[in-house]
Amino acid sequence: MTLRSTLVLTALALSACAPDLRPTNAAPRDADADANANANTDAAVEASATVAGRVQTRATGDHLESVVDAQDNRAWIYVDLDRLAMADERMEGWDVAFNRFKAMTNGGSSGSAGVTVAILDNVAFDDARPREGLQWLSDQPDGDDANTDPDYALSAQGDGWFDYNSENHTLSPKDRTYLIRTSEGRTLRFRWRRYYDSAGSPGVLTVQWGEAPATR
Ligand SMILES: [Ca+2]
Ligand SMILES: [Ca+2]
Repeated sequence: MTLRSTLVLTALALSACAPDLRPTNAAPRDADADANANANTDAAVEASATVAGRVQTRATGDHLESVVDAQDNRAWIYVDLDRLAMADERMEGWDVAFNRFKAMTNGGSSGSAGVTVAILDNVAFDDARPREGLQWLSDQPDGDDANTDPDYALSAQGDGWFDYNSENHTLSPKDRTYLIRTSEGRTLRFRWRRYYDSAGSPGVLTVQWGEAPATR
């Protein structure tokens, strides 16, 4: 079975039982608070939280679109992109974890699975593919930047994945597609689409991802 068919089947199984992800109340846009937040990655996750309900994935054309409820800054949502499995704790084979606008990957300073990321600026999702000469990045300990978080390859390096509008305090994804080499050595393409749900609540991510074509 191919990765795609495995993912689609898993996605269908998950979406069939996933609860409505809409928040019960629309929080004000709080990008400023986000930008200043220093999430405690070791914070206990509420036992009642069901992570499967925080990620909804559906197949759209030749890729997958996931809505990730990452509003709770106490909880990282771990996703194994190879199996579309997810958990509120580090499980073997996780590739990406989401916490509001932050995303860490299972490599470098964040993990041991060797997950790496390449940044393709001004490249559409459909055009993103690996090529020679790409710089493959992994999460790094906090460097000389404005925050005290590790320098996450997927969300902080290369000036981060979003542009911040200081007038209306909103985040919007840059014209950027990422390549992610997973824990199983697959190369996926990945793109942020939205940071808000339909009610405007921040931290509800829409991301697009799928298997990248082979190098030309
Ligand atoms: Ca994996
Ligand atoms: Ca940092």
